[in-house]
Amino acid sequence: MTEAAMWRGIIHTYRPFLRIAPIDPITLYEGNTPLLPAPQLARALGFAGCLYLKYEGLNPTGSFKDRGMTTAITQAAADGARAVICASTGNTAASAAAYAARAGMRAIVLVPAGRIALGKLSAAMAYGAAVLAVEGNFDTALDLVRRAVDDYPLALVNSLNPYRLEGQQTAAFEICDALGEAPDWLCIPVGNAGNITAYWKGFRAYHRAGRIATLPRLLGVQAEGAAPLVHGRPVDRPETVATAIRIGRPARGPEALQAVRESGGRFLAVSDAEILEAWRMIAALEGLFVEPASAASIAGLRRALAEGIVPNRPEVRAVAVLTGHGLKDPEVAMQTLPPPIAVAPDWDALRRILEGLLDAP
Ligand code: AN7
Repeated sequence: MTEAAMWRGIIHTYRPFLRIAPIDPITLYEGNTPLLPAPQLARALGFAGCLYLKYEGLNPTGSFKDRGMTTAITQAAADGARAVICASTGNTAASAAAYAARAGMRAIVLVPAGRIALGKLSAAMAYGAAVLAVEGNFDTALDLVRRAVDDYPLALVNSLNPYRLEGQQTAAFEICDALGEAPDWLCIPVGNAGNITAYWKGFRAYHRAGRIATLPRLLGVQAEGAAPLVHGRPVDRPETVATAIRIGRPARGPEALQAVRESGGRFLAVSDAEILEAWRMIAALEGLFVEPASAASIAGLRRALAEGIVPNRPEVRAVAVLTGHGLKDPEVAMQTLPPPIAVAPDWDALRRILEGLLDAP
């Protein structure tokens, strides 16, 4: 690979668009994730348009959070921070821990006790973060973190930190660079609402710069049991199988509502059953293994097509953001699949099974 072609992360690539201190980036070479056409999934959804999947699970720690963490930790380093803190449903914790390790900083992460996927918890611990399990949900943990940064010299790296959004908007840049245009619709799971806010910021920046002629409509998708932005009020006890988006008081809620309104888009809620069905389809039809929260984008698109929100026409281009890797949280969703087929350790037993499998339609 030539020097010019070598990917060195989102700050290196998009620096002119990012308001961030001009120091050497703290980076794991995040970003540059695939935008994959998904024709089989589109067909199964009955969608006549073009569907693309932005596979953010291929970032260094397995989620989109790395885009915002390279910028937040780089800025924290420029500001002389020695320690960072965040509340998290898991992915932010893992990402903060990894980038803090790279920067030689201490990371303190507050997570809801017992409600964080093992792939996230184990990663945060391995990267050397102090992991604090709070008896409460994400919203309670974030309240505590806000209090902590008032009293101690800690850099807050939740998406309340504006440098998080600076980095996360680069996913919108990449989508436009790949398509040569903005899509008509962007379907995205929403928890604390930082990511959808960042995407809108990114699309608008590219539009202002003349890189794209039109702006997309945003489809923000929440889980039914944790849908404050759909129902227009906070949810005290958020509940969903998609633990990543089990959030009742999104910190960036007002901006997200405004972004969706400005774009002419919509917020939708989908059930856990719809999320798990979409999760299975994404894997079985396109070969992409994602965590349950990520599948909300496809469950939401399906709902939006059924309700006529997204027009079902051949010229419509839709991008669904797959925010996190399936290896983060294989356990919960696997309970909805049939168990492996037991086979006795001899050839006859295997032969009978193979014949059954190969005869099946
Ligand atoms: C896989 O890690 O909030 O609406 O603390 O992990 O920007 O919050 C994670 C959120 C979607 C929602 N998909 O993004 C956290 C956290 C996955 C996620 C979201 C999250 P935001």
